[in-house]
Amino acid sequence: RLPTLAVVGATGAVGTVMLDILSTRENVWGEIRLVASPRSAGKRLTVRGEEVEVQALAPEVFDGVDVAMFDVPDEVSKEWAPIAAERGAVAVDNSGAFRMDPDVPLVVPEVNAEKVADRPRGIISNPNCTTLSMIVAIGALHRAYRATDLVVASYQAASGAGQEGIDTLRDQVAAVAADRTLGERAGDVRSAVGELGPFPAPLAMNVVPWAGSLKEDGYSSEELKVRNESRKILDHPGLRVAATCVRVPVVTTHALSVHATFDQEVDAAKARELLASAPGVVVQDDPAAGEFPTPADVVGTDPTWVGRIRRSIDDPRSLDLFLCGDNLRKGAALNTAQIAEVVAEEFTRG
Ligand code: 11C
Repeated sequence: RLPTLAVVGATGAVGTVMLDILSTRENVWGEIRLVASPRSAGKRLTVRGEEVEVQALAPEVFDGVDVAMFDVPDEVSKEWAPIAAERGAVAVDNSGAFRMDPDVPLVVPEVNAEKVADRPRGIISNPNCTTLSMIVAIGALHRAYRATDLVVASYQAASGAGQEGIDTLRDQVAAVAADRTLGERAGDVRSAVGELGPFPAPLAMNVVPWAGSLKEDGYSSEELKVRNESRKILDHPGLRVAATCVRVPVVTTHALSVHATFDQEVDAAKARELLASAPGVVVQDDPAAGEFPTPADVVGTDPTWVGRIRRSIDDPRSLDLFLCGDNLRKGAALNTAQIAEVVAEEFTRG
């Protein structure tokens, strides 16, 4: 039989992309229930070409549900994913609430799909969008060469901070667009942009070395997620990861530069071939022709894009790479949908 799916957080930035993904991928679902906060209940949204009324989040909405996706803030997932699991659904959670729980698998189907079956709490976690924007490609390299160190710098889009992030960037860009004197004196952009929204500094005409909340030793939560989640997904607790996460004035698609070191010598041409044949990865790497991935060209697509592949000048065991991935698609909704589809196979198999 075709399993029943609930999409919790259907009206948010990721939920909206999820409805598009559910409407365009092969349909493996029976009923699809849309769920959101009571504020959004009663709205009608289109999925698979049909209008569906949004239901308010309540324990009963999970009755008869086989798989429940959660695209909601951590505290909402923390409370409601276990309720969905108690009522018999497999919860696939895109928040940070359960990712590091040893009883919750953290899954990227191209890297560790087999972990889906190992879910004692009935919950499966979807990684953070920054980790997800690089890990499919890094996983393919790790399988071939075994990684020892990752030095990561992210260039993260405003939509990582949700609809409020997108709206703030658009408002700020509009506020600075007409003034051709801005950007030459300290503080003039800050005075011109208006509200900072979820960002700690102006994002228009700027870059901001911060995402998430302050953690130990000056790291941001986002930087620790990149480290800890990469280790868990690659099943490599000794992997050394140094991340600096930076927000840039891009609406959607995270980019990362990665200096990856392996425990053997690497070759750029072989790495390029290996990445080109890895599922979910596209290599675009011809700098002489001006070809490399950029967020403006990648947004709206599914794969992880990789370019600027070089063997490090000073270390034959290291590669330098530049990666881009749509943070709302593979970085969030698509990976959640892929995990849910792996679970759905259990129902369709019998
Ligand atoms: C950002 N990656 O770009 C974050 C958003 O742990 O799922 C996602 C936070 C998370 O701000």
